[in-house]
Amino acid sequence: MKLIIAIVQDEDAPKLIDVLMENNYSVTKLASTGGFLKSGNTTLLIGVEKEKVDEVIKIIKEFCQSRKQVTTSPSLTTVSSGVYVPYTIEVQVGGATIFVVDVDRFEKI
Ligand code: 2BA
Repeated sequence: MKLIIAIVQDEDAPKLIDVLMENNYSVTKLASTGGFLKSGNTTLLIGVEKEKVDEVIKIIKEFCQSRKQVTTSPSLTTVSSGVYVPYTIEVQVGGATIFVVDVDRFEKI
């Protein structure tokens, strides 16, 4: 068995969860926060048999868009005339960031 950990954008999560559930995959949704943007994203835990991993990743790809996000990071500042001016930066936020890990043991009690 494998555990798919997928970090997706909040906007994509509701539809993606619906489609995964319709396809009989169990999903756990966690509210998470990206370390760089410090804004909310969604982490999904999906436990599946090894042969289903590609199908789940295909569904994730289909329902997760890549978007540009503009952020003002307080940690990235420049000093102009003695005044701290925060940098505005534009980043491309995935699609999805996906980890697939082996599950040593799976039990439902
Ligand atoms: P954040 O850490 O908030 O990152 C959001 C986006 O900012 C990233 O999109 C990337 O385009 C950009 N970014 C991140 N760190 C950067 C840096 N040091 N300099 C410049 N730009 C940077 P994604 O790569 O699509 O990542 C989306 C979210 O997925 C991340 O949100 C984070 O929550 C998670 N993530 C990505 N890679 C990860 C990893 N290796 N381990 C754990 N979580 C990860």
